[in-house]
Amino acid sequence: MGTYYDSDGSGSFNQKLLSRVDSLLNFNWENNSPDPVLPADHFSVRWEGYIEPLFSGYYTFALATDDGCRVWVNNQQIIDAWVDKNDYEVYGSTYMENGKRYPIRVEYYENGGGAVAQMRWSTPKMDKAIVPQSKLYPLLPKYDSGQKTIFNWVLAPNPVGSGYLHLGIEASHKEYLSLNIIDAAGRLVRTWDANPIDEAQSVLDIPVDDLAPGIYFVELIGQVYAGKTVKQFIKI
Ligand SMILES: [Ca+2]
Ligand SMILES: [Ca+2]
Repeated sequence: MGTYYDSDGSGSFNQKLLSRVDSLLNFNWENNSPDPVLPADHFSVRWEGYIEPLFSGYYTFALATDDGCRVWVNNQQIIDAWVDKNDYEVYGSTYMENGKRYPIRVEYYENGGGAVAQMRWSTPKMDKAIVPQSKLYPLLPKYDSGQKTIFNWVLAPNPVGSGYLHLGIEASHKEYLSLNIIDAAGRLVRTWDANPIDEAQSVLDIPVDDLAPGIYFVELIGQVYAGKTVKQFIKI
């Protein structure tokens, strides 16, 4: 999803002028505007969604933008090139695990002249290519509007000794869940972002061998449901 703003030309996000689904980041607007409602110069864009890797590995993102860009994957900034520039590439890397979806945010601004925004990725096993549409997902999954996801979940065994804590989830819709584990002192000890679960039943296994004995809280945050529920478990 791309949100386009009026800008002072140095990266400000002023008035929102347009929201649309951009299924690829592969634009060369030259000296033109992305859309008739936008100026040809002095605009900014924020693209937000999820990205899924092709396989587990370190991915290098190569952003060719005119002018500036910055990129966050899994809520960590990997590229910061918030300056007037031509479309030479800037790079940032992150590890992504097969089967998981990670939140991604790309911010971009155009000052004057040519305007380019292209996002490629590569790994040691894969040549550089435009990130394909099939691996980019909109901010919220498609589902029947107006319906809230209902999910019930259990933690077992509880108390847990070694191995895995099993999280059983029953959801009425496909959901994207984020999970945080917080210790008794309020410290975040594990986080797990935006993983899809299907309708009906899913079981997630959380490794607990590295957790010190004590009381922990599991926060489960559903993005469609847009709510947070908390349960407690004890590591012995
Ligand atoms: Ca420019
Ligand atoms: Ca321009």
